[in-house]
Amino acid sequence: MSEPRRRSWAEPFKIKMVEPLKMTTREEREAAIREAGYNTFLLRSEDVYIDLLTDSGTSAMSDRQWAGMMLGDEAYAGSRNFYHLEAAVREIYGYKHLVPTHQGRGAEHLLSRTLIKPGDVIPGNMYFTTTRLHQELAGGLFVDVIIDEAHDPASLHPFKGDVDLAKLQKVIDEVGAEHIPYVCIATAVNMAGGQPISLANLHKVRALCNEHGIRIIHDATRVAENAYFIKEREPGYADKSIATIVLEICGLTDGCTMSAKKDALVNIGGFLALNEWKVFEACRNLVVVYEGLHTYGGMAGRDMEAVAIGLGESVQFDHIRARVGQVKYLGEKLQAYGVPIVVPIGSHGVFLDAKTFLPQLDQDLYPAQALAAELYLDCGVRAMERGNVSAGRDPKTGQNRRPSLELVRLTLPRRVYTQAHMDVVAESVAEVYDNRATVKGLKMVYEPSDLRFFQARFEPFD
Ligand code: P70
Repeated sequence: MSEPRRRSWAEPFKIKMVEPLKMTTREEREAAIREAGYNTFLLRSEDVYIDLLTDSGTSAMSDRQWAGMMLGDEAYAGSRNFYHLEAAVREIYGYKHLVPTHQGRGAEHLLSRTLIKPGDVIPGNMYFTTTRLHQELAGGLFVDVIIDEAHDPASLHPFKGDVDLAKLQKVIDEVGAEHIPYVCIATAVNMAGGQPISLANLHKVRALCNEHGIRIIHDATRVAENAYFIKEREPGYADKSIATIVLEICGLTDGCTMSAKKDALVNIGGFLALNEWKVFEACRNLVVVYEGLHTYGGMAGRDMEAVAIGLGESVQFDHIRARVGQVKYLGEKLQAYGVPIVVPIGSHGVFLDAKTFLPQLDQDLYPAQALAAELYLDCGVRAMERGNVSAGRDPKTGQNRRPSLELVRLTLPRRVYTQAHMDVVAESVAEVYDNRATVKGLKMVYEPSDLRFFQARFEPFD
């Protein structure tokens, strides 16, 4: 039977269960954001209409995943779901050994403690907040080796996640390979706006690391989304399946940390996967200290089952096309209105360029934080700051890092919202854009020492 003729993509699923949304008045939202210290992380989810804070743990599971939840083997040791997950990771990613963890940062913690010695340097294609913090807590220093284009929101480079090989070579020359426990390679680079790394570039990174005997550890959190862009954009990959491309990416690296809450379509879970027995053994020793026994690592058996099934769903072409397609739909609507966003449109969300959006605000008045608060006020859409607040302070100078990218992320949960929701979001952003000249900055009145963006509080700056 031939496929029905299709002119455009549609969601490759129908909806079986719904969760009503609550709408609020402007007065209610004013009170809620004030109460939350102008930090969208501190809002109650009940006060949010369309929640685009994150795509992490917020996706809708499939009927197969929910059925899998009923097959949870909640034995303390040797759960059958662990073996299923181990087999899925071997089949879909190709890594040999699995250490389950409660979520991505659990894996980052174990890996950093195992491989990093004080004074070590970890080059990577842009920082991620939790990843860098665990590297620093282990005594390491993160060094950014992503191409310059990644720091320019307007650059149309198709692979803004690529590594600048000259920058990487320079780090190796300066500190010596013996002080580089691994190079950290993220796929669909989150802080750059969900931008992919190309396979051509990753092959070169592998060759350079091989020359110096340096490992590559992959942050595989959104690897399927990266694979979709490779299929779309990279010469020679149009006819390859997402699954084949994912295997090729993973095959160029020595192991991964994974937050299963994204690509793998679950509400909680993660893992570390490694090819080297010795490193695996050391991490497996640590998992029992910090997470749980090595056959559950902080997850329930049912959660491991849902991850195993979700990994398989993540590499289905129809799924990933609709997922990235929905992000593109929203992004193109905003572009048509002239709203400054990071281009090319990324994999998991649309990133507003707050510096261009609010040129009247100095970066230490936290334009992205102010814009996220303003968006919530307009109609209850919750977004996330990804700029000066997220970047934190330089440990040496104690000053705000003032990163080149000052962004607000409208992140799309997978399989949760419809096209009509995207239209409402676009209208709301357009409304705020029309009134942008009136938006004021913020001052930070409470600043936690670690990952300050989660709990910091602000007041309007007059
Ligand atoms: C987000 C979430 C998590 C994440 C990630 C990458 C590329 C590791 C992790 C950690 C949640 C989040 C985390 C910190 C700040 C804001 C939001 N990203 N690597 O929304 O995984 O959360 O499971 O510990 O994107 O982007 P986990």
